[in-house]
Parts: sequence; C-alpha cells; structure tokens
Amino acid sequence: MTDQRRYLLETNVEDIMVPANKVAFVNEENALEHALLILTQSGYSAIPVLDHASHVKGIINTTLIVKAIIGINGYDTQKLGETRIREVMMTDIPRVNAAQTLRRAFELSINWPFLCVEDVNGKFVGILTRKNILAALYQFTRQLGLHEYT
Ligand code: 4BW
Repeated sequence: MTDQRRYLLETNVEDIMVPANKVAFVNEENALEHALLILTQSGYSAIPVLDHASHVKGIINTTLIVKAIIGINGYDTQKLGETRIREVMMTDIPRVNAAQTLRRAFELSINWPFLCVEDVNGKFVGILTRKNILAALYQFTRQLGLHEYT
C-alpha cells in the first residue's frame, strides 16, 4: 500500500478532533436556560451534554429547547428554569473512540455534523466535526494528486 493510502487509514480520531477544552458543552443537570445561554453565546446550533464525571450523555440543540417550552398558549418561559437538560436532550447519538481510525467516523459524519469522542475510560475528550473530516479528506485527495484532475 502507498504511503498516501496509509495516511488516511492510519490517521486516528484524536489526531484531528477539536479537544474538549475548545468545545462548548453543558452538564445534564443544568436547566434549559443555561443550555440556551451557551448555545447563543457560542453560536453553535448543537452541543454535547456531559455528566459530572465527564461522560457523554447526549446532545442539546435550540429546536429541542423550543419544543420543550412551547404550549397551546405560546411559550412557557418558566419551563426554561424548571426543566433539566437531561429531560430534553437527544440521547441516541453516535460516539467514537479517540484511538480509532477515521474509517467509522467518515460514515457516521454523513448524518451527524459532529461526533463525540471518548477515551478508553469512556470520558469525553473532544468532538470530531464535519469540517475536520472534510479537511482530512481534502488533504488525502491532494496527497494522491486527485485535485489536479479538476
Ligand atoms: O463559532 C463558530 N466559529 C467557527 N470557526 N465556525 C463556525 C462557528 N459556528 C458555526 N461555524 C461553522 C463551522 O464550519 O458552521 C458550521 C455549522 O455549525 P453548527 O454545527 O451548525 O453550529 C461549522 O461546521 P463544523 O466546524 O463542521 O461543526 C459542526 C458542528 O459541530 C457545529 C456544532 O454543532 C458542533 N461544533 C463545532 N465546533 C464546536 C461545536 N460544538 C461545540 N463547541 C465547538 N467548539
């Protein structure tokens, strides 16, 4: 196998992920108003939800929050302070291991804008974004000289 082909297969998730210290996230025990604040301040449409031990519990986004507070008479903004993030978050989400190669992440990123990354102990260590993955693919096509055909 050529060095170029090995590059893609041997790049690990941790080599290209956004590390946890640069990720906006919330704790599952926080109220919805906190998630709304972090989503608004960060500018991201969806972010990871963790527990106190830094385990990934789900993902929260603005749509889920709005759906949780909307009623027949409009928005019940009191619910923003009363409802915990864990009651509203999406829990059926994909995870990848930091030491895995990118192969599985490529497939998952077709349907997910970002993937939560865990270490061997199941602790959250970062996210793998579509941007990271597309950049790795672009690098790969350059190394193979494929961009010269466009
Ligand atoms: O604040 C931003 N800074 C930068 N540099 N790019 C941004 C920012 N907000 C959005 N973008 C761009 C990125 O290219 O828009 C894309 C879609 O953002 P999103 O989904 O809908 O908020 C971004 O594409 P991406 O980098 O591949 O990120 C995919 C998704 O991963 C984002 C967001 O849900 C999540 N994400 C990315 N970086 C994050 C993050 N979540 C928390 N913390 C981070 N640092």
